[in-house]
Amino acid sequence: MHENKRQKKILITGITGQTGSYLADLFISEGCEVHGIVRRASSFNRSRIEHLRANPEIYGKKLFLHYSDLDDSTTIRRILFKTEPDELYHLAGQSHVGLSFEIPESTCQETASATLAILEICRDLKNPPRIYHASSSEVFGSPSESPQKETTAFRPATPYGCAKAFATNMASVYRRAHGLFVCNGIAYNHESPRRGENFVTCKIAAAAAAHARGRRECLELGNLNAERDWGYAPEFARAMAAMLHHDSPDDYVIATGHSSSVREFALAAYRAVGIELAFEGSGHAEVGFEMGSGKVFIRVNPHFYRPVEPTRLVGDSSKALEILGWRASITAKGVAEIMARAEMDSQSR
Ligand code: G4F
Repeated sequence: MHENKRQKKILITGITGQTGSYLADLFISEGCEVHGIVRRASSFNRSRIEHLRANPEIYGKKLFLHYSDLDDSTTIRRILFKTEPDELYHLAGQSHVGLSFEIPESTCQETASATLAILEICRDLKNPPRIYHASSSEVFGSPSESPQKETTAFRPATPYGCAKAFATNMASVYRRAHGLFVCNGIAYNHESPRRGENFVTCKIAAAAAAHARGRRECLELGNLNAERDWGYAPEFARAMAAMLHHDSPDDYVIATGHSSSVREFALAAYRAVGIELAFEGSGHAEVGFEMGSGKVFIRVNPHFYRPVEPTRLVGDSSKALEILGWRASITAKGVAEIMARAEMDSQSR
């Protein structure tokens, strides 16, 4: 006799964020029941999942939202006991590295203590879910080797990196000591048109599109020499799911393996909207201008410099390729093009 297969239940903290929203898209498309934890705020910040919320076939049928804050472990406990998810993707938290120097305590509470609280709650569940913990390349800080892999020592250089290192170590401890199925995804920067406007890639893409449409004011940026391993968030979401769908839990670096500077990202984004940039000057006096017209589009503003900057973060994802069959196909140049063109489209609406 044909038995009705129970829909897999997914719970996502941070569902309204960039990568949480891509995970929601992925699991809804696979027919899963998706639950998301959202903050009760006076203004709605649901734009990234609005296409799901606005669909009556999805919202309330396949997608359910629950109110809680990361410091409200009683409510998180209640949600976990009520929803009994098969998989939990824990992505929520203050994710801006620069801001973590301004608000280190709340960054640590949201990123470190809240992750520990979630692990503790899961330990009490009769059937704990498989857990994805969103770790970060920031745990490597000033790394002792490049590219970094799962065995590279943690040497965080920022409050955010310290908090992520704590949470990552805790997740490993709960895996070993309590047998929880927990995976740390040590993710490098992952970007998309859904990226928040505080992040450098979004700032650059938005300004490139605006300059192509005739805006005059300069884009102000911090350290143009900073290098990052930038990948494409929807691809990274697939790596996260692959970790929880593997037979056994483990930690994985999720990265493209290519490093680019902020300057190179800007060159690619502007080129994608038809502007050939060149840079001249150095340090705080460096500017980016349009070749031909000489119009200055980018200036350095020391306000955006960070007290400490990880030097060269680039990841080696060969373990993810070997075990999960995952590899990134889009690197910084492709991401810059996708983001700048998406900004052109959205600014023309
Ligand atoms: O875009 P960012 O702010 O990203 P950051 O600090 O690397 O952090 C992101 O990636 C991490 C790794 O995956 C995550 F853990 C974290 O949650 C977040 O998603 O800055 C990238 C680089 C930095 O070196 C920064 O100094 O760009 C440099 N930068 C230069 N000018 C700027 C600016 N960053 C920002 N946000 N704004 C600027 O004007």
